[in-house]
Amino acid sequence: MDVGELQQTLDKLHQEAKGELAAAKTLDELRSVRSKYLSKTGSVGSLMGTIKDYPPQQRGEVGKTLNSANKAIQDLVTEHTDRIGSAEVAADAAASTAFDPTLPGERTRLGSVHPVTAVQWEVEAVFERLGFTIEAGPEMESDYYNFEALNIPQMHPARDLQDTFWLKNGMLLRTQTSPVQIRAMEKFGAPLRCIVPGRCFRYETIDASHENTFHQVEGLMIDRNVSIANLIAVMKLLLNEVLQREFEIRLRPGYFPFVEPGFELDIACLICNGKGCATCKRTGWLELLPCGMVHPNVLKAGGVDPNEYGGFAFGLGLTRLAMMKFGIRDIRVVNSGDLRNLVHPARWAGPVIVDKG
Ligand code: FA5
Repeated sequence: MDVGELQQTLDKLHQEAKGELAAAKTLDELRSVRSKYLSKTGSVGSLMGTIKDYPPQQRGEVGKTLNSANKAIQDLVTEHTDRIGSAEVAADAAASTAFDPTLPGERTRLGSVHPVTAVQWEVEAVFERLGFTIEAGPEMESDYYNFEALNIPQMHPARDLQDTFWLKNGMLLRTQTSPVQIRAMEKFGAPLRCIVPGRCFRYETIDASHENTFHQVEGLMIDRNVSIANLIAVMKLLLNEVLQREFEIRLRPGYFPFVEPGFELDIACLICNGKGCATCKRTGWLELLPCGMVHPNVLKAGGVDPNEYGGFAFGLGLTRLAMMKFGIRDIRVVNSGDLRNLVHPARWAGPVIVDKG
């Protein structure tokens, strides 16, 4: 067929396609009309294969004619896809699958958290803002990390300050989170900022403020030019952020072989407002947050050069801080498993646990 006849044929096919597309009611019907005309074997699509049969000087014109016919039908398909698509959405909305705002929602239960966990999360949030990482270490420790590397050699009297559970395998249950100071220095080197929340164990006589299993949060900041002023500022920020109320502290010299100088930071008991009660052993004060400047021997043990770097460390009594925050008078309650002591989100401004049940 010559070019003129080709054009007439395409005009006819366009008219037919137009009518069939307008009659299509669903997207499936539309797809089959499209395929009838535009697929490789379709009425228009198959004509594409005839271009090569025309003399070379006519092939350009034939190609253009076929392309514009193809495009005209494709434009019609797009137009009708929009028409049928919107109608289908409207039909869906009218059908029973539509959103019904009167249906009851999925039940969301607000969980409660253990007081120590609640306070631990708050402490972590404060230190994450200050650029500290959160590290962990083993509860079963070696003598080296728990004592030796912390400047407490064999036979040192300071070992008696922390009665130790020794294990048959020669290891021990860590008496403090301080061993992770060494592990963190070995792993990351200096400069370094990290905190280490974790359980500690001591062979103690249990009373209202002493347990054999309790939580501490170790803190370690190593850098050039870290001062006692930095240490005090961070300690105050920590307590202010967690307690969110008026409180009194006192700082006094404290002896820990791994810091020099070392401090005891006590808090005026928030159970009795410093008047004296069983929790604070009638003294009005509770040992809470010992701290100090890291001893050069400890830096060396961690592989850090004490001539270049220094820093501070602290060992927060996390369980006691939870007691002060939530008014828990006796530490034995904390590990008792009594669900009445869990912290309901209404009493606590920290992250709310959402348990979808
Ligand atoms: C230490 O454990 C040191 N590692 C802390 C430290 C770290 C000092 C870094 C300097 C630099 P201490 O034995 O005082 O120190 O314990 C620290 C805190 O843990 C205490 O102030 C107290 O709040 C808490 N704590 C200690 N023993 C118990 C216990 N038996 N029950 C509950 N809390 C305890």
